[in-house]
Amino acid sequence: MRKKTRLILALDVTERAPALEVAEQVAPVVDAIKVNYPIILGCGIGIVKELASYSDIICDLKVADVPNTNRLIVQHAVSAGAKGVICQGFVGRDSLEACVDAGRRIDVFVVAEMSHPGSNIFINPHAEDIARMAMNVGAAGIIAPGTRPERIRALRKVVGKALILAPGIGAQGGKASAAIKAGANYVIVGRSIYQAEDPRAAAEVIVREITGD
Ligand code: OMP
Repeated sequence: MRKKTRLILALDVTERAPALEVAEQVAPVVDAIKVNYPIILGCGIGIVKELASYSDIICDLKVADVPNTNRLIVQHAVSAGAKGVICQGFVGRDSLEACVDAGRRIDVFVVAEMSHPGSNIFINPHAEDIARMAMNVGAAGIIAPGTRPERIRALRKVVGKALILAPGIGAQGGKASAAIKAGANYVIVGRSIYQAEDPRAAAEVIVREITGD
């Protein structure tokens, strides 16, 4: 994944034509486009190949199953043309190892801590352990909450030089520059860009905030 603007677009748009329109407008300003269930269920997995002509694609499938099922899911993301895949770590080491094994040719990112308030109950208290496990099995990086920069700072200590991707910017209340300053390599932004009247201009504002220009 290139590292030019440090901005990743979360393209949670469910219809093909508007999704491709936003992708075409915003791609020059972002380092990758992340696709999640809303767009894959709405448009089919073939959308990954279409979008890949604009940008590197991360398949956010939050893979969270037994090892064999995880392997099959990640293999689909690889065949679809993704450069990265997002998996859950709470399912345990064997499940995560299956993801990393199946995703050897791409980057596997592991959700260590989530950005929404509800995640404080079950997953977030185990964030450091999940991040450590992600590093032990050879993941490329983790997902850490852009809504809590102090937690990005704490998780950076656990993952060393591995990548940290931080969602929760804008619509969920996080600030891009604060997340990057706390140690995130990339911020992930969805609604604040694709719901804007001018998505490209909205993305450029975030990039300027990150770079301090
Ligand atoms: P917006 O809230 O619209 O900017 O979108 C955020 C994107 O990041 C969505 O695609 C979420 O699924 C994703 N995300 C989170 O919001 N919080 C997390 O803790 C993890 C993710 C993710 O794994 O990308």
